[in-house]
Amino acid sequence: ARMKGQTPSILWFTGLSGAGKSTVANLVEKRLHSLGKHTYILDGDNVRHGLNRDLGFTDADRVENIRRVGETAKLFVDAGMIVVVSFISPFRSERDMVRQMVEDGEFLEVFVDAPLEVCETRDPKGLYAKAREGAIKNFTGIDSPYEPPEAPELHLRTGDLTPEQAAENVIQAMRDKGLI
Ligand code: GGZ
Repeated sequence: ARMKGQTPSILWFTGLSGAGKSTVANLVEKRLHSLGKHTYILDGDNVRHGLNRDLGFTDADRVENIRRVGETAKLFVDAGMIVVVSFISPFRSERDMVRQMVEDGEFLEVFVDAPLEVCETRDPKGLYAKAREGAIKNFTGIDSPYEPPEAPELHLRTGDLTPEQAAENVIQAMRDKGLI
């Protein structure tokens, strides 16, 4: 049975490398903290170096990465928290699988959408350049697919928004849905 208090939810950020997922996710978490909400961020930094250190970037490994991340997010929801999840999560089927794990309305898919050209120009870690040279294989958007969400709860065009505006849109969507 669910205890009183905050409504738990999953904020699922999906998008290309360099689209701004982590930046917006971190700003959203700050805003939620200032509202007194208990949150946790799941992202590559804390999951791919630990729980999922055995996984790489083949399609099969990405499927397993997202399956485990989804199961972990579900555990945090069971603990009553707002989980902010930030992975490329390129495949619709795995994103939809996670959506099915929680109550209706408790999963918010946030499409962090910047054109590949924009992400490639930003290239903060030089990974796109390496992928173009062939030094990194299976790079999303170059030689590995990304399936954009068909009906995300929120579509953030980060090429046209500041990170603060994007974060504000997420907070507003959560208010509109009664999640905060
Ligand atoms: C995509 C890669 C790859 C390949 C390393 N393809 O921008 P970043 O650096 O900091 O974030 C990217 C991160 C993607 O990991 P995810 O766990 O989010 O991917 S998935 O959801 O598809 O499982 C990028 C870095 O890892 N990176 N190699 N080949 N991104």
